[in-house]
Amino acid sequence: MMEKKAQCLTLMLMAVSATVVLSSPKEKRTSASADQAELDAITNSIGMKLVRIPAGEFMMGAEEDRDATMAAFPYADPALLPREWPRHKVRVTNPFYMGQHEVTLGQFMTFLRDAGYKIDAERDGKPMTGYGKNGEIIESTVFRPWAPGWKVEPDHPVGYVSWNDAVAFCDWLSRKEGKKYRLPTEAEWEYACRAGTTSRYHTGNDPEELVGFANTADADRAAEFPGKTVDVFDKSGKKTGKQIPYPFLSGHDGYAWTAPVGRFRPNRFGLYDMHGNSWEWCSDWFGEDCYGKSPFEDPQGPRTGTSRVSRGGAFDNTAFTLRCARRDGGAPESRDCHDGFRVVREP
Ligand SMILES: [Ca+2]
Ligand SMILES: [Ca+2]
Repeated sequence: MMEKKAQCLTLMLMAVSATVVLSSPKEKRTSASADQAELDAITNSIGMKLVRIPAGEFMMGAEEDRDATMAAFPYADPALLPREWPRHKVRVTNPFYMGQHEVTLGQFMTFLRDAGYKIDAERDGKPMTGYGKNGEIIESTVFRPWAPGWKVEPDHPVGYVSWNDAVAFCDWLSRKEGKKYRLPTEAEWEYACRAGTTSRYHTGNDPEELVGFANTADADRAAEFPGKTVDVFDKSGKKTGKQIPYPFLSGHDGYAWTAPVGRFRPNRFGLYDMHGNSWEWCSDWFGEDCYGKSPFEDPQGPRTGTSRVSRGGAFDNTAFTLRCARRDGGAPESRDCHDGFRVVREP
């Protein structure tokens, strides 16, 4: 019996190998290692690695109630919590490939050169939120993905990318390879981030455990922002006028600004930087109360809206914002310093 199973497995593996050889000459299929697990991974025509995320079910939304969240994050704006409710079961019916990393500045520049695409920032010339010379938050028209206001390298996540720009990147890659690339749905993103876990982060509930897995507002960032504070909100989400020291993590991740993608440890699906580094656009329209009426299978978000969803928080956000359940969004043409994305490829 065992022998038969082994034989069967050998034949299956041969069949898989044959498919690999026939799939695409530009595509290299490899096994990448993530915490001992062997992953089914692809390297595409621009050197981007994508890992196969299996179909499955998970609980989407906040894993704890308002009191527990506010006790853990007293600086949080409670008005941002109801959008994470109710926690509900979701089935992702099909496996998909997801970028192991956030799209890098280098990959995005390849797209701009190859497609001759002008980003929204170049087209509409509107100011964007970023950081001034002394670390103060400013609005300016001078920022660009290649000139974000701090030192970046081609292997850093791209920033100042609008949802429109991110979709244009996916469309370009689809045309180039004859494969369907797109942004993840919000449900796919959270499913992929959690990777079978049910805690605040895929690392557990303790924000300090993010250090080693994520580029966050850590002690290295704190050193650049002495005396930085955050507002305290009342129960209705109004500012109380009181401020407390900014809740930087006490651990060191080594980066005050963006970090090269994949610098830290991955989650159980082999995905890097799902928490922090850059925010990641999703395909859905943002719905403040869409969880209460979301379908069980493959939810796609509301049919229409004014904002697109973004997930995961960034290098300059608090541990409250880096949670798996945290949802935010922005107008499709909006882009701030920490707005990036990662792609999904259909099998
Ligand atoms: Ca950091
Ligand atoms: Ca990220």
